[in-house]
Amino acid sequence: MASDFQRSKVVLVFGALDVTGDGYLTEEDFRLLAARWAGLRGSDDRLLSQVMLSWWTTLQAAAGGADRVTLDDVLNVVDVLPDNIEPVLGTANAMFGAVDADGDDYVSEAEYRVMVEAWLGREAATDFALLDSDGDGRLSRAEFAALWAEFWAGDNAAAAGSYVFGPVQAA
Ligand SMILES: [Ca+2]
Ligand SMILES: [Ca+2]
Repeated sequence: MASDFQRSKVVLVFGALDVTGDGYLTEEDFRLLAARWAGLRGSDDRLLSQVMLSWWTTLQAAAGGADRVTLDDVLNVVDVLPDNIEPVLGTANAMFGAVDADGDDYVSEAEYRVMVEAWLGREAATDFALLDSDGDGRLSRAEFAALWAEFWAGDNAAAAGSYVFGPVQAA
């Protein structure tokens, strides 16, 4: 079962994705998310759209095919991600390409902020220096993928990847 800390992390994203604020995620929420990504400069629209909607399909399956998904449904999916990390890494890779606007194969702090806003629909108080594990002022693909995998599949409050969307409030 997902821990309280994992729940706290997911609550943060869930609330941002639930644009209508009814406490459920729907296909429309994921279409809106895909649309936010589609506006980005480095973006391969079709790829990201597919990635985001494939998460909707996964979540909907976890919800027994319902047309709306609860926080607990999301946590049930989070629970099995450590054994199925490939889609998580694939998502990280697609996002990386979308936000790397200058195409240097690194994500700068400014590019990173674009990623956070595409997910949350707002800014967040992220600590880029904390996320940049080797301290070179930018995120490599490997750094980015490791952070993303930790956020979704990990359960370590001391890991930088737990804070990809900024501070986590206790649930
Ligand atoms: Ca870049
Ligand atoms: Ca770095």
